[in-house]
Amino acid sequence: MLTLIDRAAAFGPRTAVVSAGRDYTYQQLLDRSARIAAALLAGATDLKEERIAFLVPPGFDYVAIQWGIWRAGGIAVPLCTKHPTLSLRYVIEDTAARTVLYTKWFADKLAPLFTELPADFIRAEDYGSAPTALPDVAPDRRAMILYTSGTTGRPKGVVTTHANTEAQITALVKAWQWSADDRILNILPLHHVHGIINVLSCALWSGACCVFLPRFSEGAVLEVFRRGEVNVFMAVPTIYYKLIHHYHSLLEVEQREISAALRKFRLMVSGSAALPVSVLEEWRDISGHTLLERYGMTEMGMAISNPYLGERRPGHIGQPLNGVTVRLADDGEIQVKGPNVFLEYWGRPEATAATFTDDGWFRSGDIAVYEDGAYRILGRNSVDIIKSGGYKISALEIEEVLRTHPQIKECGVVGLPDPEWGEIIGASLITDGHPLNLDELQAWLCERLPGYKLPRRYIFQDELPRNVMGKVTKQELKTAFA
Ligand code: MLC
Ligand code: AMP
Repeated sequence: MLTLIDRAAAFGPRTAVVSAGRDYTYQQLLDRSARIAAALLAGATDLKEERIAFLVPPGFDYVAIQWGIWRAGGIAVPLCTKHPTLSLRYVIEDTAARTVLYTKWFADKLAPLFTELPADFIRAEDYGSAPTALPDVAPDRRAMILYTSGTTGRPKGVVTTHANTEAQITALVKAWQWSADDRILNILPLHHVHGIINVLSCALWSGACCVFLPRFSEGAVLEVFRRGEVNVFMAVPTIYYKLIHHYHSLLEVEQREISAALRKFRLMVSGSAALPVSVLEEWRDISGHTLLERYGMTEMGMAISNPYLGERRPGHIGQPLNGVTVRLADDGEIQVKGPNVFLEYWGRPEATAATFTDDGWFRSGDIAVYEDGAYRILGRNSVDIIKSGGYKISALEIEEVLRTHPQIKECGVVGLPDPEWGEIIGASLITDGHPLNLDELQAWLCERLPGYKLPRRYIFQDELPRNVMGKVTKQELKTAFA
């Protein structure tokens, strides 16, 4: 029996999820996920790690489907609600998903794939059948595949087992003192660990309540805060930046009410990208909270965190979490061992082997120093990884797409420092001599890139002499355009 689901029985009548204005109890979650599991099994005794992809908005249906897949012995593959059809197709094909559950809103996006792919595409709204016996799913079985970009090839599917996710959840529940009385607001996408593990799964492990907004909006988030509906919040630095900006646009009386409500919060966390000290300080002025900054990765959940009690040092990520062992390699690379570390990249044994040292440490690619008892991130060991709005983006992947454009002869993509987004994607293009229409280029890219934008002011055309382009290093490009 999976511990997360086993524990839920004890929280039966408590509210697990608030979404689309409705409260759902743990019992409702157990009942609905049991019906979904039964429908997925369709008479079989165990899905035996078949991949089940799902494209549904964050909320009760999402959680019920995720639990249903796990209870039936399947591997959950959450799809990104903002991805274009091509990127969804890539994940569905790469995982060889047997079934894709989706809600009405996404029907048009998926429709081109209905006949092209062998998967069964099934509407999720009323999906389910009478509960049947469910398999006993051992902790070492595969639970989830999340896609992440790297410096080689297409995005890779990060496979975690139930034991991995449990280790990731329990380390945080303990370190951050989660309790059944907590109420957390989720506005993060649910195809990444930040939303899935740190917010949703920690809440449900603890018997707490997860409140969903359909999508991020500064005004809506501050209004939930003002009404005192939640006492825990976690987000990426870009979101805190946007909230600060919006707060300052409000009337003084509104600001006072929001600040008063924020002072009653138990915990506010930032992560997924470096938290600028200026953002930490401005948020402290508004909320009275020193944001707890922590460090993690799709491949390992959270690894290093500032303390819940004790000094939260600005610009630092703190100390290894319980059960996680960290070392710095000679070049300062953070390397990690522990039950939290993922099993493998789906279908890519060479990439999996390459990401571990000979003695079994996971190579994070992040460079850090250890100063007076706390780690501080200096950057990444590859200039081709961009972090924008908390999303990891491969410069090489964007370049590959750009090069297929009929008018682009050569290109270089880099991350440029930005106070709001952390980094912004900048592209230098050598065209065939005719200037590109940027609206058309953006529309063309939107269909081909997984959900991110190249802001027009950072698209530079023919900025570098053609003959030099091949020789310009990424570092020089960054300096030239910063
Ligand atoms: C969007 N815009 C951007 C942009 N993304 N501009 C520059 N750079 C970017 N990266 C612009 C759009 O073009 C648009 O402009 C406007 O911003 C609004 O776009 P949107 O798509 O509606 O954005 P929004 O919904 O506001 O999203 C911002 C966000 C989102 C911060 C809420 O990026 C987000 O949810 N980030 C969280 C990602 C996350 O969860 N990462 C965790 C990964 S796990 P215009 O002009 O059209 O209005 C991980 C491990 C760990 O990292 O440690 O946690
Ligand atoms: P992802 O691959 O999307 O899971 O992103 C993981 C990456 O986010 C890490 O490898 C880091 O580069 C970055 N990251 C996460 N948390 C922090 C943090 N607190 N400070 C700096 N970088 C972070």
